[in-house]
Amino acid sequence: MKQDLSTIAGLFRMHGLFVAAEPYGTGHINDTSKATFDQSGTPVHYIFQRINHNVFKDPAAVMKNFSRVCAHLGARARARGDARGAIDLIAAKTGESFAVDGNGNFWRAYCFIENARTFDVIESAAQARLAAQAFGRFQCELVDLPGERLIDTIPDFHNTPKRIEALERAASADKAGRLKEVKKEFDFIMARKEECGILLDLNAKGEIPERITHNDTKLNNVLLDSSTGEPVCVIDLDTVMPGLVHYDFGDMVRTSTSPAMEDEKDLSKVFMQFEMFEALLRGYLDSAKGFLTPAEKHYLPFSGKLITLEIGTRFLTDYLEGDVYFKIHRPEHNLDRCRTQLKLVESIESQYDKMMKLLESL
Ligand code: ADP
Ligand code: GN1
Ligand code: MG
Repeated sequence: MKQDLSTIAGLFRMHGLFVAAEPYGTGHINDTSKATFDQSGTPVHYIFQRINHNVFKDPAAVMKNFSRVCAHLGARARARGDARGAIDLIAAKTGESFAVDGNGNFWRAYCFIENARTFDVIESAAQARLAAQAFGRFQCELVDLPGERLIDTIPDFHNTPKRIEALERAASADKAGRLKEVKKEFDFIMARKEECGILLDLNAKGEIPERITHNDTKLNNVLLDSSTGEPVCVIDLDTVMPGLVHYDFGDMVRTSTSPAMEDEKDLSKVFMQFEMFEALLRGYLDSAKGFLTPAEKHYLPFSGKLITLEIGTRFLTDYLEGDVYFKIHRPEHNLDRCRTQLKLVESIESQYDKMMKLLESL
């Protein structure tokens, strides 16, 4: 790894001497490393990422969006004297925002944000509120991104009906011979198929606007300050593109309300904690209420259910296809992940009236 990464680092405009690199983080898609450089006697850290070009078919387009968003958010952060508020990309020696190695892999490098960390499981309602504020502010700051429409880095990324069609195709093909094990999960999803197009239909009718959204607002995609817990920076910008605000709020509900890991095997530990939902809603509205329309607000509780069902559908599809998309660490990994999502959907459904009442009261 050390040898490989020092060669990769040589493709970028780095200062100092390469010292070491180690794999970093728990993401399911890209390969991330933290590297140390010795700059005139001071150790300085960087993140290097190999973009997964199986998932992102056009990595140059990803980087075009990525660098526009970083420049815009970076200017905002600098204006408020915040050195950690935005990802600071290092240019490649070609002058571009990415480098391509001899094997056709796409790489990017950025400054490591110090004294900040991510969480895979929510720890408190206060933390949920702060994380939601950060994602709401992220959307708010991108409302006035200048220039042309961002590129769809993965077309139909949050098109839930199409995700369900993909599951149906995977089930018919049954490539990995696993369909017989997952009948219950498959039926659970199919029973909810009709509700999945609601937001897209409203968007098509002009009742809900397209915005710039993050589209992957997992709790572990926001860095929080290691000492104060305050939000520092929203990361993982590959999927920043046009979308509905519900994709972001929904993924917050999916990843920040259950006290269990996304791949927990004991499903009795998986459920939506209402106080976390309340904290997310309050935190998100704190920073996003200035631009949200009444129709957008109305569907926030529904989005939690929709996006949880959608990601559950994607995990099951990948399981049926033989684990070709998400990184796995055990054979049943995608199935375990699917099951937690479906359990969470049930829990959200059982608290839905209360969620709507809370929204109305705010
Ligand atoms: P993935 O798409 O694989 O999830 P991420 O961009 O989320 O990749 O990065 C993986 C992990 O690396 C993050 O969860 C975070 O812990 C860490 N990380 C990413 N960027 C930075 C950064 N600029 N500073 C510090 N840590 C970072
Ligand atoms: C992936 O990259 P990461 O781990 O933050 C995935 C998301 C899923 C998530 C499920 C590009 O996110 O869409 O919701 O896993 N990213 C992509 O944990 O597919
Ligand atoms: Mg990530």
